[in-house]
Amino acid sequence: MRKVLINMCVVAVLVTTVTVVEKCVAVDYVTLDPPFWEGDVSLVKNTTFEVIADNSGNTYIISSTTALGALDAASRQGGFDYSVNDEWYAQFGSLLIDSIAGTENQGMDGWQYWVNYPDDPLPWVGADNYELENGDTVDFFYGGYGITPDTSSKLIRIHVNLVEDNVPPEVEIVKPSKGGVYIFDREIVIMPGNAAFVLGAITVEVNVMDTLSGVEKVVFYVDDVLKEEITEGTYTWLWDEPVIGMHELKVIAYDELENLGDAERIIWIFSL
Ligand SMILES: [Ca+2]
Repeated sequence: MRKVLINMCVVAVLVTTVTVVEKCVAVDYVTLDPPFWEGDVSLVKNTTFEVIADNSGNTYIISSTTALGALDAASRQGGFDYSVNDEWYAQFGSLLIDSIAGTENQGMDGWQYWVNYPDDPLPWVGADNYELENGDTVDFFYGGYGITPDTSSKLIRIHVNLVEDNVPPEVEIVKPSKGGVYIFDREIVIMPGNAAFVLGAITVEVNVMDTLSGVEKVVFYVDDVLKEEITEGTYTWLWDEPVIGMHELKVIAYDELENLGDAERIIWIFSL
């Protein structure tokens, strides 16, 4: 319906400028129609995300490639929120979606979902248990019994791409920098060459980026001896131990699918 009316506007523009005004009023009206959000999301295979049930505060780990995973990705992309509750989890093994974008289930009206409407039948499992296939379209729609995506008052239409993450994280050792000279953790000067020169303890700082599944952990090694492992927050490690001479600092970052990227720095250090 939406497309038809928009096309009418385009035709009207071509035919006469007088009708443009009338038809474009129709377009304003059309923008109020569902879907209020429609877009593509990329869901990374073999990854999970966490949701917290708003009634109990319990955390659930859900497959990213489920219908709920599509809603989660769409909500971040579209800048709207959603909430789930686990009132019926013990009985049905599923979470219930109780609000999307500020519209809450109320009385007989509630949120339902449908994958590949109208070609496929209405699903009979919870959105957190429905595994999607590449190219699926997921509709979350609001209303009472017998409502469909076509007749609902609010509709979110999500086009799903399933992707693999084979790309390792990018890692950069920011501090100590290439050729940096540090005295008690402060950079004094940058020298030519690749090695860093350190007097006293130093805070190692690392930038890590992973575009698909996200950074799982960052591990710091000196001469292949594990020194620190960080799973969240900022990726820094205070290297504070008696050590003298040339050593190799190595940082390895893993994404959620265990792809790994690394960076190294040769450091001349004198620390007591
Ligand atoms: Ca990755």
